[in-house]
Amino acid sequence: MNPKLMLDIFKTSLLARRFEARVIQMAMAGELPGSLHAGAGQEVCQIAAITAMNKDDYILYGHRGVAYMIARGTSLTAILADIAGKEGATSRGKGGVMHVVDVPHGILGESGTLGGGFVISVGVGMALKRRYPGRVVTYFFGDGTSNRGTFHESLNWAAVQKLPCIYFCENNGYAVSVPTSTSTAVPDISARAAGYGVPGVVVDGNDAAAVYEVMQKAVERARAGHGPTLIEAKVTRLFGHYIADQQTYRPDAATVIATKDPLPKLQQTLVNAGVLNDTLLAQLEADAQRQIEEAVATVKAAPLLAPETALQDLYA
Ligand SMILES: Cc1ncc(C[n+]2csc(CCOP(=O)(O)OP(=O)(O)O)c2C)c(N)n1
Ligand SMILES: [Mg+2]
Repeated sequence: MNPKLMLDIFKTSLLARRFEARVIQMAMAGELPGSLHAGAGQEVCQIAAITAMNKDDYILYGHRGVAYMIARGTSLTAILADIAGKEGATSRGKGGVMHVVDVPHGILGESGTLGGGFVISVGVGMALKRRYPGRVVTYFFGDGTSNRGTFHESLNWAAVQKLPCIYFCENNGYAVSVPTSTSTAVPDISARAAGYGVPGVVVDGNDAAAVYEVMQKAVERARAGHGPTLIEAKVTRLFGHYIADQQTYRPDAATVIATKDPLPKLQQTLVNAGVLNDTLLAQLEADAQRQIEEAVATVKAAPLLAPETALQDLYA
């Protein structure tokens, strides 16, 4: 993989990691009404996958973290304003981090009812096939979410219709506190692809280059009109399900953080490739801090949503 592209993935991952840490700090200090499901450990995978897509392609994201939005170009201020319930957010501060819709950046939302996104993304795929052939849509979802009925019915339809849909499963081994092995009959989610006649691929989600490569193939296939691919990235959820999760069900939590974090691994790969050194790293860290603190200051100064806006943007 092109080292310049790898460096871009690292840079965005670093920004996402530091930004998320700041959001968690603010939420724990009671400075934010909202919170998030930490994406730490999964950013490299999410960003590598998005890097293999074009700017005019679409995504529906999973609930884990903020890296998807950062990779697509949503501003830190807009993301934070959504979490803070303030003006200046993509969803007018009404949806928190789980309902970011940012159409100019190709983000078509998530689904608070996990798995709702499968059928929405297939609807998007139908529209793209008719109106914008050559563009693709990716739905990012977790291993637990793959057990929803919507996964199966939508994948069948996407396969029959050869829709430009990519199913991207981030298998982190847990749904909240439930290990995948006790909720899911197959060890590899990707094996389910066979039931729908589409390619199913397992990839090491901690390996940016490998993720980029499988995603590139899936995107090419979808663009060419050959239909969906089910990608399963084995990833590591470094922290708990949500920010205050004590993880009593996971005694090895500290070891996981110390040994399974893909970010230092990617950093070392880049150092070995000669495209990253201490000076550049310090510069990237400082640049991330500056962007984050600018966003924090802007959002702190922004007004809370006016109460009378509560009944706007509703459908009945
Ligand atoms: C239909 C539905 N069921 C349950 C929930 C509550 N819930 C939120 S996140 C989550 C775990 C999902 O696990 P997974 O899909 O593996 O994603 P991960 O959290 O591991 O990233 C659950 C059960 C929900 N939001 N929607
Ligand atoms: Mg999971």
